[in-house]
Amino acid sequence: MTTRIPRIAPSEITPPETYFNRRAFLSAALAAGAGATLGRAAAAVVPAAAGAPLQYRYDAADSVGALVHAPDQDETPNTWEQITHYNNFYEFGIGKGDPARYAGQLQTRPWNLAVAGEAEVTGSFPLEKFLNPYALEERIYRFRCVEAWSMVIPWVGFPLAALLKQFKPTSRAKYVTFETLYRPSQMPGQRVPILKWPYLEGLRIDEAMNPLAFMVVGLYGRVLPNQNGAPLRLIVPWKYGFKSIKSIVRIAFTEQQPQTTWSVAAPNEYGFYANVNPNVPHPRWSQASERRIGASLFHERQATLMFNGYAKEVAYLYKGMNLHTYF
Ligand SMILES: Nc1nc2c(c(=O)[nH]1)N[C@H]1C(S)=C(S)[C@@H](COP(=O)(O)O)O[C@H]1N2
Ligand SMILES: [Mo]
Repeated sequence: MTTRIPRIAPSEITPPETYFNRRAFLSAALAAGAGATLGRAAAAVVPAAAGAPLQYRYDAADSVGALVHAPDQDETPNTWEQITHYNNFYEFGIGKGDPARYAGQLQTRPWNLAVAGEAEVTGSFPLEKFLNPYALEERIYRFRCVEAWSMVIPWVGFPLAALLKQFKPTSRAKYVTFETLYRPSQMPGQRVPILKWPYLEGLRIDEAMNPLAFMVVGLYGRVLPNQNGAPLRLIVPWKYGFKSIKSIVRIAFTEQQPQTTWSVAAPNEYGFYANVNPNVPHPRWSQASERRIGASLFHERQATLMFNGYAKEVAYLYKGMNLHTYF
């Protein structure tokens, strides 16, 4: 597949030291080699300080695989400032600025990941165990919140499928569920019953295995800031943003469709599937268009795309389903 050249190179709009080639491999792969750098590699991959640069090397061969998300590359990524100061992370409050203000207190090291349910590998493991095998890659994805705003974000991470395969899910694993940390001492929003804590999300297993589903550990080539879901968060770019659960501590494989936080909170407003669909309005507002964060006042709202523009990659998952019902 060919790689299209972006109209505006992200390097022109972000400081060069914070930007790297969209195909850059980060040095998670380092962990496989050089004993002397092992400690540093682990530190680079497991977030130490928000904003600290991740180590990486350029991959001149552009050999990540067949995945090239051409549509994204014509869009200008939002700035670091926008992506890290306009957030939804109710564990730190409901204001868009609350996560940036209050998430600094969250301890993201050490961090354990529990694996449970229909899989051969279950238990509780230090996060490093799962992060170090991966060569990290950058994915510039559109991000569409159910509230009808959007951004374009250069995430750093690895495919969710690669992580899940390590756990060897059994044939009974039809769904995968994710759980956010519950730690009210460091997550002040959890002291208030805004939502049922801990935050839960889930995917059908074939959705989870789609190559676009991404596990994120970084942003703009840097360690993921707490307000964006450090140290590990999900990104499902064809679904509304609330599916992209942050600060994950548990993954479980189930036979039954799991309960998810927003569909429990308001079942008529937020479904399990939550695929971006401009033709199905939210009960209280249209989903036909969106406001791109940072767009000038004179820039009109832009049309929302079916599956957020990723129909070619994901529409097969929903063949035969009534997309009006399966909001
Ligand atoms: N644990 C947790 N994950 C969460 C949320 C949350 O409140 N808690 N908000 C969701 C919503 S509604 C959105 S739009 C995205 C926002 O991600 P961002 O702040 O990195 O842009 O995170 C999602 N993941
Ligand atoms: Mo959202």
